[in-house]
Amino acid sequence: MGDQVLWSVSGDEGVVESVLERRSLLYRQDELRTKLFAANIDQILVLVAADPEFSESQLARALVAAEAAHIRPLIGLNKLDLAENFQRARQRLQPYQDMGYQVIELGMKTSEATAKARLLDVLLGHQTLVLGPSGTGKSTMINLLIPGALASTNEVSRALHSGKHTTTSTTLYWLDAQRQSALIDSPGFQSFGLHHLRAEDLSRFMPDINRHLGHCRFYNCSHRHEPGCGVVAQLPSIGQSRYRIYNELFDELASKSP
Ligand SMILES: Nc1nc2c(ncn2[C@@H]2O[C@H](COP(=O)(O)OP(=O)(O)OP(=O)(O)O)[C@@H](O)[C@H]2O)c(=O)[nH]1
Ligand SMILES: [Mg+2]
Ligand SMILES: [Zn+2]
Repeated sequence: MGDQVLWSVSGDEGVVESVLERRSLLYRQDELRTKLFAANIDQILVLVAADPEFSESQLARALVAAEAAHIRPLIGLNKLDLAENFQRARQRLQPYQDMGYQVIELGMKTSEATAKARLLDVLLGHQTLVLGPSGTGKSTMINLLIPGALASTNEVSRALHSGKHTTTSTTLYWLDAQRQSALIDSPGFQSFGLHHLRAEDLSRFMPDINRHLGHCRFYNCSHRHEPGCGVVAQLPSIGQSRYRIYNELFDELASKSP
Protein backbone atom coordinates (compact mmCIF):
# COMPACT_ATOMS: atom_id res chain seq x y z
CA MET A 1 0.00 0.00 0.00
CA GLY A 2 1.10 3.55 -0.61
CA ASP A 3 3.23 3.01 -3.68
CA GLN A 4 3.46 5.88 -6.07
CA VAL A 5 2.74 5.20 -9.70
CA LEU A 6 2.79 7.07 -12.97
CA TRP A 7 -0.40 6.70 -14.96
CA SER A 8 -1.19 7.32 -18.56
CA VAL A 9 -4.36 6.95 -20.55
CA SER A 10 -4.51 4.31 -23.26
CA GLY A 11 -7.85 4.25 -24.99
CA ASP A 12 -10.35 4.09 -22.17
CA GLU A 13 -7.90 2.62 -19.75
CA GLY A 14 -5.29 3.88 -17.37
CA VAL A 15 -1.93 2.20 -17.61
CA VAL A 16 0.57 2.04 -14.80
CA GLU A 17 3.82 3.39 -16.22
CA SER A 18 6.15 2.90 -13.35
CA VAL A 19 6.25 2.71 -9.63
CA LEU A 20 7.98 5.67 -8.07
CA GLU A 21 10.19 5.83 -5.10
CA ARG A 22 8.14 5.74 -1.91
CA ARG A 23 8.46 9.31 -0.75
CA SER A 24 6.08 12.18 -0.59
CA LEU A 25 6.54 15.20 -2.75
CA LEU A 26 5.81 17.34 0.26
CA TYR A 27 7.48 15.16 2.82
CA ARG A 28 9.87 17.74 4.15
CA GLN A 29 8.31 21.14 4.60
CA ASP A 30 11.60 22.96 4.20
CA GLU A 31 12.12 21.30 0.84
CA LEU A 32 8.72 22.27 -0.44
CA ARG A 33 9.93 24.86 -2.92
CA THR A 34 12.67 22.74 -4.37
CA LYS A 35 10.41 19.76 -4.83
CA LEU A 36 7.60 21.72 -6.39
CA PHE A 37 10.03 23.15 -8.89
CA ALA A 38 11.59 19.78 -9.45
CA ALA A 39 8.21 18.45 -10.50
CA ASN A 40 7.64 21.45 -12.79
CA ILE A 41 4.40 22.21 -11.07
CA ASP A 42 2.97 25.46 -12.36
CA GLN A 43 -0.46 25.42 -10.73
CA ILE A 44 -1.96 24.46 -7.41
CA LEU A 45 -5.62 23.54 -7.30
CA VAL A 46 -6.98 23.85 -3.79
CA LEU A 47 -10.09 21.70 -3.74
CA VAL A 48 -12.67 22.43 -1.08
CA ALA A 49 -16.29 21.32 -0.93
CA ALA A 50 -19.70 22.31 0.35
CA ASP A 51 -19.18 19.54 2.89
CA PRO A 52 -17.03 19.08 4.95
CA GLU A 53 -16.96 22.79 5.77
CA PHE A 54 -13.54 24.12 4.86
CA SER A 55 -11.18 25.98 7.15
CA GLU A 56 -10.55 29.44 5.76
CA SER A 57 -7.23 29.62 7.52
CA GLN A 58 -6.06 26.37 5.88
CA LEU A 59 -7.15 27.70 2.51
CA ALA A 60 -5.37 31.00 3.08
CA ARG A 61 -2.21 29.18 4.11
CA ALA A 62 -2.18 27.09 0.93
CA LEU A 63 -2.70 30.20 -1.17
CA VAL A 64 0.14 32.04 0.57
CA ALA A 65 2.47 29.07 0.05
CA ALA A 66 1.56 28.97 -3.64
CA GLU A 67 2.11 32.71 -4.08
CA ALA A 68 5.45 32.51 -2.31
CA ALA A 69 6.52 29.71 -4.64
CA HIS A 70 5.31 31.70 -7.68
CA ILE A 71 2.82 29.01 -8.59
CA ARG A 72 -0.63 29.98 -9.81
CA PRO A 73 -3.31 29.02 -7.31
CA LEU A 74 -6.81 27.97 -8.33
CA ILE A 75 -9.72 27.18 -6.03
CA GLY A 76 -12.19 24.40 -6.79
CA LEU A 77 -15.49 24.24 -4.90
CA ASN A 78 -17.13 20.81 -5.19
CA LYS A 79 -20.47 19.24 -4.26
CA LEU A 80 -22.82 21.61 -6.04
CA ASP A 81 -25.70 19.26 -5.21
CA LEU A 82 -25.48 20.08 -1.49
CA ALA A 83 -27.24 23.33 -2.29
CA GLU A 84 -27.48 25.04 1.08
CA ASN A 85 -23.94 24.29 2.18
CA PHE A 86 -22.67 25.09 -1.30
CA GLN A 87 -24.23 28.54 -1.14
CA ARG A 88 -22.58 29.19 2.22
CA ALA A 89 -19.20 28.02 0.94
CA ARG A 90 -19.57 30.17 -2.15
CA GLN A 91 -20.14 33.22 0.06
CA ARG A 92 -17.11 32.40 2.17
CA LEU A 93 -15.06 32.23 -1.02
CA GLN A 94 -16.33 35.56 -2.35
CA PRO A 95 -13.43 37.59 -0.84
CA TYR A 96 -11.01 35.22 -2.56
CA GLN A 97 -12.75 35.71 -5.87
CA ASP A 98 -12.65 39.47 -5.28
CA MET A 99 -8.90 39.38 -4.68
CA GLY A 100 -8.40 37.71 -8.03
CA TYR A 101 -8.50 33.95 -7.47
CA GLN A 102 -10.45 31.87 -9.92
CA VAL A 103 -13.10 29.80 -8.17
CA ILE A 104 -14.26 26.81 -10.20
CA GLU A 105 -17.68 25.54 -9.17
CA LEU A 106 -18.03 21.79 -9.52
CA GLY A 107 -20.61 19.08 -9.12
CA MET A 108 -18.48 16.04 -9.74
CA LYS A 109 -21.23 13.57 -8.87
CA THR A 110 -24.29 15.28 -10.30
CA SER A 111 -22.96 17.46 -13.14
CA GLU A 112 -20.12 15.31 -14.30
CA ALA A 113 -19.83 16.55 -17.87
CA THR A 114 -19.81 20.21 -16.86
CA ALA A 115 -17.35 19.56 -14.04
CA LYS A 116 -15.05 17.69 -16.39
CA ALA A 117 -15.14 20.45 -19.00
CA ARG A 118 -14.48 23.17 -16.42
CA LEU A 119 -11.57 21.22 -14.98
CA LEU A 120 -9.95 20.37 -18.31
CA ASP A 121 -10.25 24.00 -19.30
CA VAL A 122 -7.86 25.04 -16.53
CA LEU A 123 -5.78 21.87 -16.29
CA LEU A 124 -4.76 21.05 -19.84
CA GLY A 125 -1.27 22.26 -20.64
CA HIS A 126 -0.31 22.48 -16.97
CA GLN A 127 1.17 20.41 -14.19
CA THR A 128 -1.15 20.88 -11.28
CA LEU A 129 -0.72 19.92 -7.67
CA VAL A 130 -4.11 19.09 -6.14
CA LEU A 131 -4.46 19.94 -2.48
CA GLY A 132 -7.36 19.91 -0.11
CA PRO A 133 -8.75 18.50 3.09
CA SER A 134 -9.91 14.91 3.23
CA GLY A 135 -13.25 14.16 1.63
CA THR A 136 -13.53 17.07 -0.80
CA GLY A 137 -13.38 14.90 -3.93
CA LYS A 138 -9.74 14.87 -5.03
CA SER A 139 -9.80 11.18 -5.90
CA THR A 140 -13.27 11.54 -7.41
CA MET A 141 -11.80 14.20 -9.68
CA ILE A 142 -8.94 11.95 -10.77
CA ASN A 143 -11.45 9.22 -11.65
CA LEU A 144 -13.64 11.69 -13.52
CA LEU A 145 -10.74 12.96 -15.60
CA ILE A 146 -8.88 9.71 -16.05
CA PRO A 147 -11.24 6.78 -16.54
CA GLY A 148 -9.46 3.69 -15.36
CA ALA A 149 -7.27 5.46 -12.83
CA LEU A 150 -9.28 3.84 -10.03
CA ALA A 151 -8.13 6.30 -7.42
CA SER A 152 -9.69 5.05 -4.22
CA THR A 153 -12.42 7.25 -2.85
CA ASN A 154 -13.84 7.48 0.60
CA GLU A 155 -16.32 4.62 0.24
CA VAL A 156 -13.43 2.28 -0.34
CA SER A 157 -11.52 3.54 2.64
CA ARG A 158 -14.49 2.98 4.93
CA ALA A 159 -14.85 -0.54 3.67
CA LEU A 160 -11.20 -1.25 4.36
CA HIS A 161 -11.11 0.64 7.68
CA SER A 162 -7.92 2.17 6.45
CA GLY A 163 -8.20 5.45 8.29
CA LYS A 164 -9.25 8.97 7.62
CA HIS A 165 -7.16 9.87 4.62
CA THR A 166 -8.01 7.63 1.70
CA THR A 167 -5.16 8.82 -0.42
CA THR A 168 -1.94 7.94 1.30
CA SER A 169 0.77 8.73 -1.16
CA THR A 170 1.57 11.31 -3.76
CA THR A 171 0.64 10.11 -7.22
CA LEU A 172 1.20 11.71 -10.59
CA TYR A 173 -1.43 11.18 -13.31
CA TRP A 174 -0.94 12.19 -16.93
CA LEU A 175 -3.97 13.87 -18.44
CA ASP A 176 -2.93 13.58 -22.06
CA ALA A 177 -0.99 11.22 -24.28
CA GLN A 178 1.55 13.96 -25.05
CA ARG A 179 2.31 14.26 -21.34
CA GLN A 180 2.03 17.99 -21.28
CA SER A 181 -0.57 17.90 -18.55
CA ALA A 182 -0.38 16.20 -15.20
CA LEU A 183 -2.24 16.05 -11.92
CA ILE A 184 -0.39 15.40 -8.73
CA ASP A 185 -2.70 14.07 -6.03
CA SER A 186 -1.21 14.65 -2.65
CA PRO A 187 -2.78 13.80 0.67
CA GLY A 188 -2.86 16.21 3.51
CA PHE A 189 -3.23 19.92 3.65
CA GLN A 190 -1.28 19.89 6.88
CA SER A 191 2.06 19.09 5.27
CA PHE A 192 1.87 22.27 3.26
CA GLY A 193 4.29 24.35 5.27
CA LEU A 194 5.35 27.96 5.18
CA HIS A 195 8.75 27.43 6.72
CA HIS A 196 10.66 29.26 4.03
CA LEU A 197 8.68 32.47 4.52
CA ARG A 198 9.68 35.49 6.59
CA ALA A 199 6.96 37.29 8.55
CA GLU A 200 7.88 40.61 6.95
CA ASP A 201 7.22 39.17 3.48
CA LEU A 202 3.81 37.74 4.32
CA SER A 203 1.79 40.80 3.24
CA ARG A 204 3.13 40.51 -0.30
CA PHE A 205 1.61 37.05 -0.65
CA MET A 206 -1.88 38.09 0.45
CA PRO A 207 -3.29 39.99 -2.55
CA ASP A 208 -5.93 41.91 -0.59
CA ILE A 209 -3.24 43.25 1.76
CA ASN A 210 -0.55 43.57 -0.86
CA ARG A 211 -2.65 46.01 -2.85
CA HIS A 212 -2.59 48.49 0.05
CA LEU A 213 1.15 48.42 0.68
CA GLY A 214 3.23 51.54 0.17
CA HIS A 215 1.06 53.94 2.17
CA CYS A 216 2.36 53.26 5.68
CA ARG A 217 4.20 55.90 7.73
CA PHE A 218 7.04 53.48 8.51
CA TYR A 219 8.82 51.72 5.68
CA ASN A 220 9.14 48.54 7.76
CA CYS A 221 5.55 48.61 9.03
CA SER A 222 4.23 45.21 10.15
CA HIS A 223 0.65 46.48 9.70
CA ARG A 224 -0.18 45.42 13.24
CA HIS A 225 0.51 48.10 15.84
CA GLU A 226 2.11 51.01 14.03
CA PRO A 227 0.45 54.41 13.74
CA GLY A 228 -0.23 55.69 10.24
CA CYS A 229 -0.58 52.20 8.76
CA GLY A 230 -2.12 52.17 5.31
CA VAL A 231 -3.27 48.57 5.64
CA VAL A 232 -5.10 49.13 8.93
CA ALA A 233 -6.77 52.16 7.31
CA GLN A 234 -8.25 49.74 4.77
CA LEU A 235 -9.56 47.21 7.29
CA PRO A 236 -13.21 47.80 6.40
CA SER A 237 -12.53 46.53 2.88
CA ILE A 238 -10.01 43.82 3.87
CA GLY A 239 -12.34 42.38 6.49
CA GLN A 240 -11.74 41.06 10.01
CA SER A 241 -11.41 37.46 8.93
CA ARG A 242 -8.55 38.05 6.51
CA TYR A 243 -6.81 40.43 8.91
CA ARG A 244 -7.07 37.82 11.68
CA ILE A 245 -5.48 35.25 9.36
CA TYR A 246 -2.71 37.73 8.54
CA ASN A 247 -2.00 38.18 12.25
CA GLU A 248 -2.06 34.46 12.98
CA LEU A 249 0.33 33.65 10.16
CA PHE A 250 2.53 36.61 11.06
CA ASP A 251 2.84 35.40 14.67
CA GLU A 252 3.62 31.90 13.50
CA LEU A 253 6.32 33.03 11.08
CA ALA A 254 7.79 35.56 13.51
CA SER A 255 8.11 32.98 16.28
CA LYS A 256 10.30 30.73 14.17
CA SER A 257 14.03 31.13 14.33
CA PRO A 258 15.39 32.51 11.05
N1 LIG B 1 -22.63 14.88 -2.66
C1 LIG B 1 -21.48 14.82 -3.35
N2 LIG B 1 -20.53 13.97 -2.95
C2 LIG B 1 -19.37 13.92 -3.65
C3 LIG B 1 -19.15 14.73 -4.79
N3 LIG B 1 -17.90 14.48 -5.26
C4 LIG B 1 -17.38 13.53 -4.44
N4 LIG B 1 -18.26 13.18 -3.47
C5 LIG B 1 -18.09 12.17 -2.40
O1 LIG B 1 -17.24 12.68 -1.38
C6 LIG B 1 -16.54 11.62 -0.74
C7 LIG B 1 -15.04 11.91 -0.69
O2 LIG B 1 -14.51 11.92 -2.01
P1 LIG B 1 -12.98 11.53 -2.32
O3 LIG B 1 -12.80 11.70 -3.77
O4 LIG B 1 -12.64 10.22 -1.72
O5 LIG B 1 -12.23 12.67 -1.48
P2 LIG B 1 -10.65 12.94 -1.37
O6 LIG B 1 -10.50 14.42 -1.45
O7 LIG B 1 -9.89 12.12 -2.36
O8 LIG B 1 -10.35 12.46 0.13
P3 LIG B 1 -8.93 11.95 0.74
O9 LIG B 1 -8.33 10.95 -0.20
O10 LIG B 1 -9.35 11.39 2.05
O11 LIG B 1 -8.07 13.20 0.90
C8 LIG B 1 -16.88 10.36 -1.53
O12 LIG B 1 -17.88 9.67 -0.83
C9 LIG B 1 -17.39 10.90 -2.86
O13 LIG B 1 -18.30 10.02 -3.47
C10 LIG B 1 -20.22 15.62 -5.21
O14 LIG B 1 -20.14 16.39 -6.19
N5 LIG B 1 -21.33 15.62 -4.43
MG1 LIG C 1 -8.33 10.74 -2.11
ZN1 LIG D 1 1.31 49.22 7.65
